[in-house]
Amino acid sequence: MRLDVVTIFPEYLEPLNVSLVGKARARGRLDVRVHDLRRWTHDRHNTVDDTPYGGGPGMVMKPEPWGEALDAIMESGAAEGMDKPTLVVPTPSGRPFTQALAVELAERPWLVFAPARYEGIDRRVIEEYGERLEVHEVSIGDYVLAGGEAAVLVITEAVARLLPGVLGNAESHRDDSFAPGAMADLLEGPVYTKPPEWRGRAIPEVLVSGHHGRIARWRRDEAFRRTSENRPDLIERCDPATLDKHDRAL
Ligand code: 6GU
Repeated sequence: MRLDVVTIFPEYLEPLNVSLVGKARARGRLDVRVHDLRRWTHDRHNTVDDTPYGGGPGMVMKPEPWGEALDAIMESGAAEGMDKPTLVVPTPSGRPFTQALAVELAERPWLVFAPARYEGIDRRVIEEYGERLEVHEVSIGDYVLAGGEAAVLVITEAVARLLPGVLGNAESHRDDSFAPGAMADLLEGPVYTKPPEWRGRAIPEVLVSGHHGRIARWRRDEAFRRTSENRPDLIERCDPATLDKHDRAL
């Protein structure tokens, strides 16, 4: 998968060199290219923003540098024989970023991220590329960040770990909170490792019982309990058919 990020803070994307995403790059599973938006400005001050039409606080990102940047990146891909990219625009006004969207994005060969600073990017940029590309405006939660770069890190990590050969163990996805299947809409329960007793706290006996059926039942009950406590909204909206009669009794 190829990833391009256009930003006025290229250093903000340094964490893409580290950990899981960094290893995916080193292994050749991810080709990440970070670009400084100011490269596509032409004035002495490398201006990327201006005052909003209609008035109001803050500044808006000018359309011209974004248009030149996105065109240049698309041309570079075309020169390498790539099809059109999928454009991801992180914004608090976007659709919620979900595991389902991470799965969808992980199937794309090429993502281009356009994280905004200030009050956002001139709307005409999203309109223009919306007619030429698949565009996703996504929000990572109901709070406001100073810019979309942190969201790029979040989305990239969620997507990269789904790429074949990136996580050591393909099974690790199966029980993820929000994974499709039996655990759909349930959060993962607690986990334990050695030692069997720590500061007077023992691990749940069932986990060393060797009873796979009882362990699976216990894990499901704990997942259900944790979900009811932390995310009652997930239980409300879930398909009742995905709950078993034990769950309903809890
Ligand atoms: Cl994607 N960007 C910004 N600036 N703030 C956010 C966000 C994105 N998601 C939630 N808050």
